[in-house]
Amino acid sequence: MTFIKKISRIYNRYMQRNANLLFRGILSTAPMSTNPKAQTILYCALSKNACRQYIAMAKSFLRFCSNVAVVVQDDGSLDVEQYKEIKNHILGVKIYSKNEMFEYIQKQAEKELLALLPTEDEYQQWTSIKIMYLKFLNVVFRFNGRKVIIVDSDLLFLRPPRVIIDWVESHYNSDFYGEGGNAKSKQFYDMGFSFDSLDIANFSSGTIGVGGSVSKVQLLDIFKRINEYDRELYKAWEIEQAIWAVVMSQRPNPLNLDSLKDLYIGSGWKSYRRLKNEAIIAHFAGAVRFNNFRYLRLLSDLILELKHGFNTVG
Ligand SMILES: [Mn+2]
Repeated sequence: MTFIKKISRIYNRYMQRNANLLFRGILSTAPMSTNPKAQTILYCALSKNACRQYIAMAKSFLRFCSNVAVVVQDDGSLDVEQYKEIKNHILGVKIYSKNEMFEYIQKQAEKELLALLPTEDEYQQWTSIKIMYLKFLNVVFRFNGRKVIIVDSDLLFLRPPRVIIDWVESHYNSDFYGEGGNAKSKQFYDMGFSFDSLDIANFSSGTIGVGGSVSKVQLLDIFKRINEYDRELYKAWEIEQAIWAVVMSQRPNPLNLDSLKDLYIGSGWKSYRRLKNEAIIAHFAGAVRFNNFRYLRLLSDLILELKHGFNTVG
């Protein structure tokens, strides 16, 4: 790793540890309403350092579309004050604790599947396993049969996401996702998964819309194959993303948002200008999240827009 990359990594980790301070401005904007009875859920898994980034992301979405039930899944690190802060800003939000998640999965999943899954100890130890529980297993068990938009806390919605709003309002018939990469694609081809309607090597789960029904048979099949192939894969960064790619590729016509236009989901590697002028959604990946202040500049634009009821990106 080059010196510059090392410095950048230290800088980004430092900034992320202090993100609640950097994002405190979002608390000066008005609370926003949601629809707890809506058929579609806006879902995000959350850890304590990303609490106010989450509030900013949620408000940036809700200003364009408030007809969603909003659910936060605590990874186990949020404190009581943060529960209050989220509830004060996102009206009607439902927050589940880590224990509620594990209890629910224990109750719902079959013994045979539970025996294959990483343990709660492994959840505490490995971020990838944590994400697999939070963003895959929990969604599949908790929201079986619902439409779920799974978002990261490190997104900002800059323009109305028309196709997503249409998806929210219509009956479920297909999923959507964004473009990305997966370092473990080869291993998943090797396991014999056939990627019919999308390719695992070009798939990101930073913003996805899913119908949350995955059959018991399919779940067992996926986790059996992973366990038999190499259980170490659970510790790979992209494991949750890989499993959603497997599931979604077996469903008809998943929509690749990034095929609709350049920078539908603009990555945090793009300049402030390009994100501001072109992106519908900006996604600030960890490695470069705070570089060049594009995230914080787009945040302060958002705060202005929320306060004054206009949209600076037009
Ligand atoms: Mn992300």
